[in-house]
Amino acid sequence: MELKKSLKLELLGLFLLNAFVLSMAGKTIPSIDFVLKETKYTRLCSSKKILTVNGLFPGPTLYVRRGDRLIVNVHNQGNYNVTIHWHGVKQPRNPWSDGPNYVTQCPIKPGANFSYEIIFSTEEASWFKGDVMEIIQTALANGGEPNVSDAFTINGQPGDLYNCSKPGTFNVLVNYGKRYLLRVINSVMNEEMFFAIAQHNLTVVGMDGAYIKPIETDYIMITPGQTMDILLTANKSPSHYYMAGRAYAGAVYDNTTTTAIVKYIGNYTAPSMPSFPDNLPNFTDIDAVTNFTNRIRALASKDYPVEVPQKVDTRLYITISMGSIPCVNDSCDGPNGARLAASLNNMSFVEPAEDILLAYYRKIRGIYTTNFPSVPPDFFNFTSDDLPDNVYTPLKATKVKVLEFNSSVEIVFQGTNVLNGAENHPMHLHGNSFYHVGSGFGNFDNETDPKGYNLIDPPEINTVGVPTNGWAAIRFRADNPGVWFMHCHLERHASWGMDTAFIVKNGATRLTSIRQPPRHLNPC
Ligand SMILES: [Cu+2]
Repeated sequence: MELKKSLKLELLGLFLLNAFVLSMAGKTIPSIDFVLKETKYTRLCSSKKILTVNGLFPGPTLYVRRGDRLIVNVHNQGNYNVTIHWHGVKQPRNPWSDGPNYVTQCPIKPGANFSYEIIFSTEEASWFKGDVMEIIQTALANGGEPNVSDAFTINGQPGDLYNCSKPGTFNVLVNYGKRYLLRVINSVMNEEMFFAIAQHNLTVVGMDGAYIKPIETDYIMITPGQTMDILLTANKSPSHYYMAGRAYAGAVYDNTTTTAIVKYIGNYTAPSMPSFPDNLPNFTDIDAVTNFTNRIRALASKDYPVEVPQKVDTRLYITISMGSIPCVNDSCDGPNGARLAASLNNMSFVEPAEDILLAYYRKIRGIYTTNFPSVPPDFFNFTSDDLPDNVYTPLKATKVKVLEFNSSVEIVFQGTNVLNGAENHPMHLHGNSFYHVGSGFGNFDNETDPKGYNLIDPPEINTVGVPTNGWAAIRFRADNPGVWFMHCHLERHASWGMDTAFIVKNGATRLTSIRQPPRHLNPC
C-alpha cells in the first residue's frame, strides 16, 4: 500500500512561476553542482521523499544571459538512473549535453556523476527538467493508463483549494502601479493547462525563448514543455486575487485546480477569500484553446527577424497515434487486455541499449536504423469518430530520420483518433526551435491547407500543441548538427513510444560539425 501511495504522490503536476531575474557575468566558464537526492517534503496531508536538486523543490533557478556558457556537475545521489535535459536550450553543435536518456547519453546511475556544458545561444528564457524514471513505472509494467495526479502545483505548492495546503500557498507580492514579469512554465507531466489571474489581464510577450507580438488576454493555454513570458500590471484595487491553473482535458485528466495568491502590498482590509478568475476556461473548452493559440505571432521586428524557410527540401507527414500491442493471455491493463502503446507514423520508439549519439559518432552499427518513415504506412480517415481498434498496430523499433545539414524541413503532425485517443499533443523538438506555420482540425489537406500557412510572422517555438483531432505544420532549418530527440511532451505518451530522433549531419567545416565528445562519458 505504501508503494502505491508513494507512486500516486509522485504524480503531482508541477507548474512553475518564476518572477525573478538576475544575471550572471564572467569570462571563464562558471560551474555549479547539482546534487540530486531524495528529500522529505510534506504536501496534501502526507510526507514522502522526492527527488530534489540540492534539496530544493522546485529546483534552484539558474540566472544566465544570452551567449553564456555554464557547466553543471550533476551528482546522482538518488535511487534511480537520471539525466537532465536543458529544455529549450539549442546547444549548438553540442548534443553531448542535451540529456535524453539513450538518445544522446547513457543514464547517470545512482552514485555516478556527469558534467553538462550548457551553451546558451539565442534563447531569451529557458528551463531545465529532471527525468525521473520511476514515475510511471507501474503503468508501464502493467500496460495501462497511469493514475491521474492528486494535485497540480504552482512553485511546488498546490494552494488553498486542496486539503492541508492553505498554509503553504504560494504568494506573489505586488506594489500597486508596478509591472511584473511572470515566467510561466508548464512542467505538468500529462496535461495542458489553462491559467488566469482574477480581474487582471495578462500580456504575453514571449514564448519558448523567443519574443512574440504582445497578446492582451484574460487567460492562457500552455502545454507541457512550453514556456511563456507574461507581463502583469498591478493596477486593480489593492486586495488579494487568485491566480489559478486547471487542466485542458485530455483522454484522462486531473480535474483539480491549483492556486496561488497575488497580494497587493499596503494598508487595506483583505477579503476573507481572494476573488477567483471567472475567465479561467473550463476543462473541455476547446474554443478557448483555439482562440488563444491562433493569436500567437512572432514579434518579427528588425532586431528579431523571422527566418522561416520559404521553400522546403524535406517534407514529413507524421501521424500521432495511440495504439495497443497484444499481451500474453490478454493480461495487461490496456484496452482488451493489451498493452497501451503510442506511435509516430506507427513506429513506437524503443530506447536502444546504447545511446544513439555515440553510436552515430563512432559509427557503431546495430543500435538504430535510419528508416523512420516520412509518411504514414496507411492513409485512412485519421480523425474519424469510429475507427477500428486495430487500424494501426504499432511497430516497436528505434528508427531515426537523417537530415542534411542546412536543409529546410517541414513537418505536418497529424493527430489521429485511433483508440478514441484524440487529444492535444505537445510535440517538442530538441536542439532547434521551429516556426509554427499552420494548424487546423480534421485531416491535413496538402492542396488547400498550405495556402493558409503563415509565412510572415509565425511564432518560433520548440513545443507545438497539435490540436485535438487536427494537425499542425512546422518548418525549420536543420543547421544544428547532432542527434536531436523529438517527442510528445505528455510524459505517458513519450514513455509509450511517441518519440523519434533526427540526426542532423555535419556541415563542411569544423564550426558546422558536432563538437568533440566530453572526456568523461557514462557507460550504459
Ligand atoms: Cu501525446
